[in-house]
Amino acid sequence: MLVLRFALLFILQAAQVEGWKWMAKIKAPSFSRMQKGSKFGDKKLVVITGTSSGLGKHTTKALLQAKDYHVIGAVRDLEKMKLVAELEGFDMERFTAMELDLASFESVKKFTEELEKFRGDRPIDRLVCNAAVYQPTLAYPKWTVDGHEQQLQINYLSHFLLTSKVMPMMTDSSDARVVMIGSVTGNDNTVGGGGVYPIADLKDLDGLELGCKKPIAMMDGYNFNGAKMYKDTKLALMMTSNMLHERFHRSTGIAFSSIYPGCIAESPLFREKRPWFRKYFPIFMKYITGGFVGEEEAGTRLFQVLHDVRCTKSGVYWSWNGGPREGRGMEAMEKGGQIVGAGGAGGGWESIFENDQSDKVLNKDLVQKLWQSTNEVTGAE
Ligand code: NDP
Ligand code: PMR
Repeated sequence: MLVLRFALLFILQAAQVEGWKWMAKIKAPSFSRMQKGSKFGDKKLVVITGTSSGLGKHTTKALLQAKDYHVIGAVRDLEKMKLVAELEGFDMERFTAMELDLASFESVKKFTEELEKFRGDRPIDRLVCNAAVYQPTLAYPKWTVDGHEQQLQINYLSHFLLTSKVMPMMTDSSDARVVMIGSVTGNDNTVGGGGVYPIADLKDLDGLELGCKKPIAMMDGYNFNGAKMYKDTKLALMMTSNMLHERFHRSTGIAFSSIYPGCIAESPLFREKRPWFRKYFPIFMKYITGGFVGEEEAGTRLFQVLHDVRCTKSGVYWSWNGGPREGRGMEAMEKGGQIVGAGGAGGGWESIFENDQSDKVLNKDLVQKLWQSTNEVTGAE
């Protein structure tokens, strides 16, 4: 196995696969890096953005219970994280919080420098681009210090930059995985994505090609729409996952995937929605669409993608069939002998499946444009 890995790395290095510049410097894994005698013992290093609430918090809990991992929680508010870790009883021997404000490229750069020091000679084994904000009610965009619309930079641009900087730290891992948190709302081949307006659509990426800086908010260059912006960022993350798979999977061995964890309707993501929406949305999702999933179960799902050996497969959009409502939710339908559900609760470990991606997610021409423009906007290399 090891010999094969060395041989593969050697061949691919010689082939000089097109990609970020650091690709040219990929080394075969050194023996010192594979030793287990570091401060992390035999734990795998997992970086997750946004571990102070919702999906990120519950995934961290599952990872800490499994005892195989050291989790680095990349958070914007260290004080909040400290409090949450205390309340949730995180094992601080295996959890480290580090500051990362995704609304600032400078912060992404500082975080990765700190991460480089922190990991020492150990590879990063998992990177999860989880943090996000949802601002559907704004009449006007809010801007980051770098002059980008906030959802765009926090959800997408900064995760792109972060991935470009963390991936070189992953190439020595024998089981490296990068996971983008996508959504049904960014994937318009379903009722939840294609039937609820506004629909995710990057059009020709005219806005991003122009730099997507104030006053241009949207990647498609059209007028600002907060709900669409969020969905567009999920679409862009899923496209990026596919692009990373195409460009880097064979040369680095890293598995790239995106997921739809189900509708976590009670999570703080909906903090900017009106109180009546927050009250009735979970009920609607539970009893009408069947797409509801609790925060804890959603955390178990993401944990599965990080832990289950089946999820070493790259280029996949993972989803789960709901259990009790399987076949009864609005979105449930027979597909090739498999029930494709709305991602609702109760399906368990075995209900994971490789979901279909929409034509927009799979659009090969557009993804090239997305790749090029995002590199230019973020300065990733
Ligand atoms: P939460 O709001 O609970 O979690 C989002 C996390 O992102 C929080 O920890 C938040 O930090 C962090 N965050 C926000 N802004 C920044 C920033 N500038 N820098 C660093 N971190 C930041 O929502 P969910 O757990 O529901 O969402 C997690 C992921 O799941 C998101 O990617 C979301 O798009 C996706 N998703 C959610 C669905 C749902 O139904 N909820 C459905 C499909 C996908 P803080 O704790 O400080 O607020
Ligand atoms: Mg949606 C089976 C259908 C389905 C699924 C799986 C979701 C998921 N939603 C479905 C259907 C519907 N939704 C229908 C029929 C409606 C009424 C028109 C509806 C409405 C709705 C609203 C107003 N749904 C929403 C909102 C939000 O504000 C949420 C959103 O779009 O956030 C971006 C949302 C969601 N619905 C989902 C999921 C997963 C969300 C959260 C979105 C996400 O984080 O991606």
